[in-house]
Amino acid sequence: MPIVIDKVDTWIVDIPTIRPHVLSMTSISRQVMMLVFVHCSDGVTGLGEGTTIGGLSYGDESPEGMKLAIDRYCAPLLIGADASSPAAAMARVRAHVVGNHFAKNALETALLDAAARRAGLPLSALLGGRMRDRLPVLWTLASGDTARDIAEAETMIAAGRHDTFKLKIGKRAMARDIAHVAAIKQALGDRASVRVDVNQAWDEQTALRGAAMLADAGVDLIEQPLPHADRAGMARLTSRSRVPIMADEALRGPGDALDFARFRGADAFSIKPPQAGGLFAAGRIAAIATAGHIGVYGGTMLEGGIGTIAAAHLFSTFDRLEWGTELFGPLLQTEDILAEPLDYRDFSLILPDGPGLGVTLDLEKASHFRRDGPGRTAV
Ligand code: MUC
Ligand code: MG
Repeated sequence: MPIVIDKVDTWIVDIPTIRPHVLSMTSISRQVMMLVFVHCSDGVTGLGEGTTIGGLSYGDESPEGMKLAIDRYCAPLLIGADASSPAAAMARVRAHVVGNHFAKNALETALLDAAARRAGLPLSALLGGRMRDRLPVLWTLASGDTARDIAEAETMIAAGRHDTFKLKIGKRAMARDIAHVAAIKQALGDRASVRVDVNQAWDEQTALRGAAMLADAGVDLIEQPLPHADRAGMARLTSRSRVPIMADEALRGPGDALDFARFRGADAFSIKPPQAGGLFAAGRIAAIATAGHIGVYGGTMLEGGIGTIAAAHLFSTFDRLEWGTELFGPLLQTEDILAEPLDYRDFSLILPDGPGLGVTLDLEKASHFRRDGPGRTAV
């Protein structure tokens, strides 16, 4: 008897962050995660996550919108479908649902988690096999306050947790932002790599001046300085900047990656499965990066444990990961909804060995933080 998909459930879970996280376009003090459960007829359940930054502030999907897209449009396409082929199940979804990359990534993750659990293999084995068992993980300094950021970085270095830091800039005037970055780099010196993420806040002229000043300050990488649609600007900036330029928000799938590779629109790609439209699509972006001699970096949408470990399984299979990863999302949250938190040590995230994602959801805890859970009202 074929194993089929019986039921798809979605939850919205709200978890506060350990401090405000300030980006150019928004500031967050909680993370909203959409969890998806794909229940199969053999009793196996797969898990996926869809998380954004500041609701609709960062991109064009929200956790609440993902829940609606899955409940109303995707789940009916999946009920009764063969659970043993996540690729065929997702092709069915893609044939009827345009866009909605984050929702599709969450569903694909759950389908792959179930398939890998059933096979008794870690998800990474289903994705081709691991090239590494641990991933370097940076930390983002984004409190908005220079002294607090320096103190936070010192604590992280001393604890052996992170020695690479990404600074969120673009909210304030460029000169003020760069003074903040330079002060942090000067305090940390050669003990840390310092990078910046402008989250699309600059125009080309500002970016040209900013890149020169950031080079003088000793910054190693500049992420998405220009609006995502300004590809020509990114290409010109990449050819002129002394600091490597990375594309993030501009990469909404393999097609974007191909354009960027053709016109050398970036020196590095931040690869994010939800932005790409799924784990397989993200893997294709990595393949294009490799073919185009573009550096590879494992990005995050500040997901909790499920989305983070799903991305980690994929990134572990990449043959190159020059720029490391930023898979620190669960560490930004005050509570962990996994039964066993992810294993962060020696500046790295250690991949679990168990089947599927290799993590277990603490159902009681997740229910407690569930927005529409028992005894709760919608926020
Ligand atoms: C982004 O734009 O990279 C990733 C790390 C972080 O602090 O914010 C995110 C989003
Ligand atoms: Mg970014």
